[in-house]
Amino acid sequence: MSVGADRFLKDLHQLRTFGATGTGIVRRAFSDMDIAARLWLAAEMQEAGLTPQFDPVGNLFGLHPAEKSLLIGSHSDTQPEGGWLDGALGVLMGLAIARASVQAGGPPVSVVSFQDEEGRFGGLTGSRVWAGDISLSEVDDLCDFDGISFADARSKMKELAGDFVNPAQFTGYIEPHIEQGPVLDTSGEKVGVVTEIVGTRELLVTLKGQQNHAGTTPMPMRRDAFQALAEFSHELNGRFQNVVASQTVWTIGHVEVHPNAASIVPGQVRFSAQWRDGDAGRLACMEDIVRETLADVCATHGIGARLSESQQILPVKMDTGLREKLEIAAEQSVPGSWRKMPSGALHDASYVARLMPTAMMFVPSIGGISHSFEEDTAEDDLVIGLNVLARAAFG
Ligand code: HGY
Ligand code: MN
Ligand code: MN
Ligand code: MN
Repeated sequence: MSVGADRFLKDLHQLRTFGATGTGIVRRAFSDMDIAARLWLAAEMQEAGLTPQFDPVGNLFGLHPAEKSLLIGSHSDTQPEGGWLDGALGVLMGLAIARASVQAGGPPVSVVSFQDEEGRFGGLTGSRVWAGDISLSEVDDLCDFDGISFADARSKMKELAGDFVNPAQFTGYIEPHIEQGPVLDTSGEKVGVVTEIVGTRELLVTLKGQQNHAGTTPMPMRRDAFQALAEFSHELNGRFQNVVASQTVWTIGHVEVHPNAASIVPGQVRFSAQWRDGDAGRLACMEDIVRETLADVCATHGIGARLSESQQILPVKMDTGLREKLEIAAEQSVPGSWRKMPSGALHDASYVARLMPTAMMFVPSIGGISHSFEEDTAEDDLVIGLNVLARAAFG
């Protein structure tokens, strides 16, 4: 069955226009642009012969009329500074294949765009609720960095919200995605078939020192919250060397210095500490090291520390049966130009795997760049990925 590549590419460029700034895509969960994009997707789903359905947390499904269907999708929200393909690619590949399936009467395919994959409220929120990892009342209490609650944010879509979709109607889930790393771009291979998705742990930390005059406060008398963070980060890099492996990564990505003024000794710093690995035991051991290191640095500098509960996402293996379908389709489409590989990025598949057989496939990212306005993939590679997925979906 042939899938309309031209319409797929046209839809990708259309979706890109929602939240397009001068140099990239900004479509934060529940923002006006995010909602506008979801409404456009819902109309596209309708036109493709699917029944669009929003659930209470903003997940958007395009449901095939058949009793059972394969679910293909990803997310359409972006990071605060995102690219045009992260998430969008998987949703529109699913839509293109579902459209072809309806037109040709092929094997039924439904589509999904999950909400808040990119973590305005912690990450993978829409699929996390759908998988039952967090309840609606618990998720409603989550707040973004500006103190806006999930409940307030999702209230913008209350007229659209229907019931939660029953996962039992799906035979499995495949999430196509850009690799977001350098492996395929470097090797020249066209497809990655994902074997497993790493796990992660993330803490939010507030360090409280003493705000003071930057000119009159002698160095030995300071309780400088930023200096404490700098020493924590340095010390942590050293202590981690005893437990990490080559694929382990850790990031202090969000930092707020208060009052963030050149002539004031920082009295408070709020920051995120996140680490990822394929081994759940190593993630737990790293959390102990994070907490010990923080306690030691704070004791040395007379700094107070407040830590959030750590958000934990377990490492997950992809479904063998679905993965092998992707491997066969890749070998038929691009013989020898594909590989099996782990995912260092998190995906909604991390939670959907708790509900049904789940698999993922990657297309290359130019320069391995993502979560950046420079994120891009050659159109030929996008179409190759679409054809491999269609082969896997239609058997
Ligand atoms: O951070 C992640 O891995 C995901 O892309 N949000
Ligand atoms: Mn993504
Ligand atoms: Mn992302
Ligand atoms: Mn040192």
